[in-house]
Amino acid sequence: MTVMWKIIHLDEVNSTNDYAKSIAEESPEGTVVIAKRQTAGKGRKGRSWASPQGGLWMSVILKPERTDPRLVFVGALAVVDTLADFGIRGWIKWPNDVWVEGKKIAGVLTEGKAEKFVVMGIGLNVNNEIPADLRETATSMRAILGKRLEFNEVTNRVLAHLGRWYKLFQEEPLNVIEAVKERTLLINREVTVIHSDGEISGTAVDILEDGSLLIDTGEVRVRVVYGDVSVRPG
Ligand code: BTX
Repeated sequence: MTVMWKIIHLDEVNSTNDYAKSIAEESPEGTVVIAKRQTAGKGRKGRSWASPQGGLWMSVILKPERTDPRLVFVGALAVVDTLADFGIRGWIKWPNDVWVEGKKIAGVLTEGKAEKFVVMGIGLNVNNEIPADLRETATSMRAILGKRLEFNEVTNRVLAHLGRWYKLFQEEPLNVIEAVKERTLLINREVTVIHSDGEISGTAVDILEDGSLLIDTGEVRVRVVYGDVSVRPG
């Protein structure tokens, strides 16, 4: 079923994800919270997400039949396809980031309450300034294209792609895994992944049906369910 989006616009909020979680149980699927600025935007594991004016900071309330960690890919795919609409080649850095020209342009943070709702937070640097301490590692659509973008057009594209990928995901989650594989540069690259039990280095070989990353260390093949990947040069 196609989701109907209903957007709540805020000027400022601590985190659109926290706001969306606070209203999720009584809100219909497809409720979207968008804020001009976040004062405490969050990444994973308590990290902060810089959210000055001009970026797209949004959280979408979804109510899938089953919670599934692979849903995070739906957000990343929507961003990559939006970038493509504006002529920007982006790729998915498993599991939840989108990179352009070697720098991070977007991140996805899914949270939720099992079997009740999922809040999918998407942060995309559109026209915003990148804070000085992130300039080595982060970029924006404006920096890539050298011009300001029509913010509402970007928002509408993200939501259109999100609706499409969410529908495909509900029909068959493997649709999404296949698409992620086509849009990631990790496969066959040398990577180091920091995960909950430690660190592992090797060649990224595949993204498996369950969404995990398969790494070949030279001695064994290891499945990593979730982690932070860095790609080694070469
Ligand atoms: P992550 O934990 O993978 O990435 C967080 C890291 O990314 C930070 O530690 C920092 O190094 C870097 N970073 C911080 N801000 C930015 C930025 N604006 N652009 C590029 N790199 C940055 C990724 O987490 C998931 C982020 C989700 C953000 C959205 S915004 C709407 C929603 N509300 C909310 O609080 N979070 C989500």
